[in-house]
Amino acid sequence: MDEFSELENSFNQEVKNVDSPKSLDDLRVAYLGKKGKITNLFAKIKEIAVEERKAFGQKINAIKDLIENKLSELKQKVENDKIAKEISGEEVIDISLPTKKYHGSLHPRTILQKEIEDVFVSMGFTVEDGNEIETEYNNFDSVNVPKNHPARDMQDTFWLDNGQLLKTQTSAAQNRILRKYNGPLKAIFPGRCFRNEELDRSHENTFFQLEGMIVDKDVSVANLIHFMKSMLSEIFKKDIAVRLRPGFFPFVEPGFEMDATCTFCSGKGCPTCKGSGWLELCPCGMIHPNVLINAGIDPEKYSGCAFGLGFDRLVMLKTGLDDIRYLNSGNIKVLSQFGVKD
Ligand code: FA5
Repeated sequence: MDEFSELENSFNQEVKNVDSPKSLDDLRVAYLGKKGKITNLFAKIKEIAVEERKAFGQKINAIKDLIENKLSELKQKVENDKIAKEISGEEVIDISLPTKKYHGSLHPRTILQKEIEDVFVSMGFTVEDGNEIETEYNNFDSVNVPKNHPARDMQDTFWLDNGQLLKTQTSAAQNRILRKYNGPLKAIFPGRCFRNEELDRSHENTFFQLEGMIVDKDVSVANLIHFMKSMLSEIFKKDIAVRLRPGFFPFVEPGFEMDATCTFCSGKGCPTCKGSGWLELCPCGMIHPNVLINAGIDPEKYSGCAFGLGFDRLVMLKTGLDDIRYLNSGNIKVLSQFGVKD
């Protein structure tokens, strides 16, 4: 028997033992791998007399084709067998076994979002969802920003061909949430927002906001201050004070800009807060009566307050990252430093 027939026989014997993807791969490597039997035969060509080389080469190629065809046939069979076992329940997966070491890490934004949601939920808030593709009405008109209102220019919008848009602010969910509860509510609604902005250290075209609303009888600015202060003190694990300055947004009246004690110097004054001891935190205010009316809520009966946190900026404060662009960068070296929490 020549070495080709021997090789073919031994391959046909070994094929019988293949019963898993692993044994199939071992067989492939034994014959076609870098140091496999077929590869070794090819290396032998140079030792063969010149006039016999062509025939020798043809034989190797023929047996190589045969092996490759058989291996691909087996691959299909092994996969089908595995699926059949899974379906019949013959293959039991023990879900109580420990998993492999966990290599990934949650995004710092996800970690902080979970922490903030936990704090607000513990204060009786619900967490609501918002859409990323929104109607012009929800994003603007319903929150008291009608067509031609100059405030629309403050948010350079990505418009879609169908007249809808990528939401520029989480406030786009206000109308839907107000209608859902049609009265008292305490809700937060985190979400991705989009604006056609020039990018720099603190501006992204795709960023996150975390918005909150409280509606009830006799809601006042004191409620707003209380909930924000509690949330921040919990997140930064120290007492954080907040202060309000006047601010304008068409959907709140009165409107404010809320500042918080600088988390880097605890209010003493440092380069980050430009010596003031305060960091600009978020716009907020008492919900404008028109916003309530647009959602079918009687402003004589109920009042409300709302805030719209620039969530990425809070993540930067918490992590010490000094450039917002890291957050969407997918740079695992940077993003994985902040640990896993789930
Ligand atoms: C608003 O979007 C209002 N909807 C917030 C609001 C809600 C006010 C409820 C009152 C009541 P503004 O455009 O200022 O407001 O954005 C809010 C925050 O989002 C900003 O303070 C900032 O932290 C963040 N932000 C805005 N644009 C960007 C951007 N391009 N990149 C990163 N963060 C941004």
